[in-house]
Amino acid sequence: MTVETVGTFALEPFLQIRRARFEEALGRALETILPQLAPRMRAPVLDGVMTGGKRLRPVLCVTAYEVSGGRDREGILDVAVSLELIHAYSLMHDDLPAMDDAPLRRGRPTPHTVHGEEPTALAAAALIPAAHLYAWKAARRMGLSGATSSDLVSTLARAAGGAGMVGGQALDLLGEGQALALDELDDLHHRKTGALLTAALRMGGLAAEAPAQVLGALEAYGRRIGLAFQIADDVLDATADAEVLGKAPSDQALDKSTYVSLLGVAKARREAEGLVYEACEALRKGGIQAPALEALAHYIVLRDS
Ligand code: GRG
Repeated sequence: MTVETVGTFALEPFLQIRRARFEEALGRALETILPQLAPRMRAPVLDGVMTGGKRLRPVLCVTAYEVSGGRDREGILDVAVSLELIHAYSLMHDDLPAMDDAPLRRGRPTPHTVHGEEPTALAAAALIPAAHLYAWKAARRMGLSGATSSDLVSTLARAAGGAGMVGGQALDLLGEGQALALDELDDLHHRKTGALLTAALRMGGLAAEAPAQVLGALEAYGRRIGLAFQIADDVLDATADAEVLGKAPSDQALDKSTYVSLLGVAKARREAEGLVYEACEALRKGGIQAPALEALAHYIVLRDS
C-alpha cells in the first residue's frame, strides 16, 4: 500500500521524485567513498546503503531546506546523503547478532548474513566519519560560512552520538526484559529515533540559513514526528504482515517495552495521531506554511513498512 494523497497533497509523486533525485546523489557519493575503503568493506556498504528504504531523513532534510527558502538543489542533496549514511550504518549495526540479530531488513537478507559480521561491522563504522566529512564538504561547497557549516556537522554528530542515537540504542538494549514507564520509553525513542529525524530538519534549515524561529519550529515538529514514527513502528511490529514489513517482528521476542505493550494498539495509534497534529501546529506557530511537511507527518503514521 502506498499513501497516494494526504488531504489534497499528492504525496506519492512527491516522494517518488524526491527519492529518485536522492538515489542519484547517493550513488555519486558512493563513487567517491567506496574507493577509499578496503575491498572487503565495499559490498557490505553497497548492501547497507543502496538497497532501498524510505529515505525519510533525506526527504525531510531537503523539504525543510526548501520551505526555509533554500534554492541549491544539488548541494542540499549532498547534505542529505550524510544523514542517510548515518542511518544506514545504524541499521547495519542494529541487525548484528550482538544487537538485534536480525536476518532480514527491507525484504532482503541483512548485510552481515551475506558478507559476514566482521566486514559488515567495519564497513558500517567507516560510514560514520565518511558521513561527517561528506556533510562538511557539502556545506562548504554550498558556500555556507564556517560557523554554519560547523553547526550543521555538529548537529549531525550530536544526533548520532552518545546523547542521541547511540545513547538511545544503549537504553534500548538495557531495557530488554525490563518494564519501562512511558516517560522512559519517550526518552529512549527521542534519542534513538527522534534525534536523527530532528537533525535532518535542523540541517535543512541551517543549510538555508533560516532564522532561529524557523529552526525552532522545525525542531519542535521533528521531535513530535520522531515519537510518532516510533509509535507507528511499534504498532507495525505488533500488527503488520512480515512480508509487507520486510522483516520479522522482533519486539515481543526481545521482550522490549513498546508503546503497544504499554498502551495497546488503539491508544498507541491515537497517541501517534495526536503527535502528528501537534507537529503540524508547531510549524504553523513558527510561521511555516508547509503542506509537504504536514503530509510527511501524516505519512509517518499511515505507512505500512
Ligand atoms: C554499535 C557503538 C554501536 C552503536 C550502535 C546501531 C546503533 C548504534 C543504533 C541504532 C539505532 C537504530 C536502529 C535506530 C533506527 C530506528 C529505526 C526506526 C529504524 C528504521 O528506520 P526506517 O523505517 O528505515 O526509516 P528504512 O528501511 O525505511 O530506511
